[in-house]
Amino acid sequence: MNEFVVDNQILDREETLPRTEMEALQLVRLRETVARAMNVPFYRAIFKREGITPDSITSLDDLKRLPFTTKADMRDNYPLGLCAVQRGDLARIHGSSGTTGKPTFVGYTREDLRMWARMCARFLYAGGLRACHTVQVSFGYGLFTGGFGLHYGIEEIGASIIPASSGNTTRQIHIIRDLQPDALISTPSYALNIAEVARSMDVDPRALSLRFAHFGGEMWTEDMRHKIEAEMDLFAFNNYGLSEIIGPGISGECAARTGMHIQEDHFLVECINPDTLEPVQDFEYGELVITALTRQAMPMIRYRTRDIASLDAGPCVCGRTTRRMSRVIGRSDDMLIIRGVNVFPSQIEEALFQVEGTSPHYLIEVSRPGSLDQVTVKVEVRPEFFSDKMSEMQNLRERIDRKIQAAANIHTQVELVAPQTLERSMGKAVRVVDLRGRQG
Ligand code: DLL
Repeated sequence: MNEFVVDNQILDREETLPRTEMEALQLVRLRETVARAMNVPFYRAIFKREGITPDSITSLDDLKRLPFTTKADMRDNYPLGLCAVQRGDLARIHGSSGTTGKPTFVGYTREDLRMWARMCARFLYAGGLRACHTVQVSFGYGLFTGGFGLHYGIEEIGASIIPASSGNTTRQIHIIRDLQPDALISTPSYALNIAEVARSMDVDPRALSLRFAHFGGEMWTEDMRHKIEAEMDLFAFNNYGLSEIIGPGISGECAARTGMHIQEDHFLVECINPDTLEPVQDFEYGELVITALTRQAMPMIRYRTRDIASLDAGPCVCGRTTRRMSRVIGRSDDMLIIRGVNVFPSQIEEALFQVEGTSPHYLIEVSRPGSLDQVTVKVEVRPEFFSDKMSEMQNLRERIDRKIQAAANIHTQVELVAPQTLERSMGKAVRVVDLRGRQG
């Protein structure tokens, strides 16, 4: 087993502020955010109507008085209507892919870029990255925030970067073999893809130089972490972010890997019940709502992320005092409602991992052949379990169906497919295909 030990050193004092100091800093910054948002016609109109001024924000409780911002608001103000600065003051523009509709753009000033690099540096440092390391960045460099975001975070630490970008997996493996990076940065699903392609090239992914990895950008489960760690012999850390707020750097795991520390001096995170909009208790799952406290170009207020996770305000062994968020277990817009039962793709992933013979490659298809929804789970069978004996495959199918029923309380059609037949991800894996709108 690779010996990767992370010390508990901390990059910035703000990560260890006593609660009262942190909240005092957040309040000052919240008022500054409201003041900057006055320059955005969308917010100005709401503030005027609701009588909100920076001076009227006297405690963090006043956050409740501020409006939510949604993806629809971003689209209505397309492309850069939510910017609080002149076009000439922007230093960079990134975008989200627009897989769920029209793409959205996000502007950054120079100061925003400096802050963003520092936020990425903090979580990378918490997860063991030091100046002596070499890191391969296998996130796309482009409008997607993953590549450039992590790149400047690594640079801030002073480590050496291989900006491999995404795609061309064979070449990625050649680079790892020849340049021997210590760490990999990508989506978790792309790491699995790299491991698989390596094996097909007769390269043992466990024998590669990689000792640790920082994964983010998509939903993944604890079982998926164990799988990747076993296949690649590395320590995998989780980090979270979204482009509307800044990109990666909102939160990330420390060495304890018991939740992702939120960079609370820059991001104020609430967790709410998406139906009642009331806050939920610690450890209870709800939708994350994020206010960017120091963004100059786009002062985002109470952005409804649609990401479902829980918060934990308890102390962490690493010494950071910032609250931690759990894994994101799904997005409220990815939640399947099957005959009245709510199901997250992560529940299906967890069930699949419990059945011997399945691989971590799966696709959930939702259709409505008649008047009722039907879920088909396509799962690749591991090569050594793939058999032409009907009875064996039927048995495997039934075991999977039982596990999914136990985990998610729905009955699914399980379709076993041959190894290597489902499409592999180069970035974010597609786990759900909803065919309902495309039928009759
Ligand atoms: O994916 C930013 C990012 C890049 C984060 C690289 C981490 C690493 P978007 O393309 O706007 O930005 O997608 C954001 O991805 O709302 C979540 O649904 C999902 N997501 C991001 N990180 C995680 C994670 C980037 N660690 C959307 N776990 C978010 C689960 C994640 N979901």
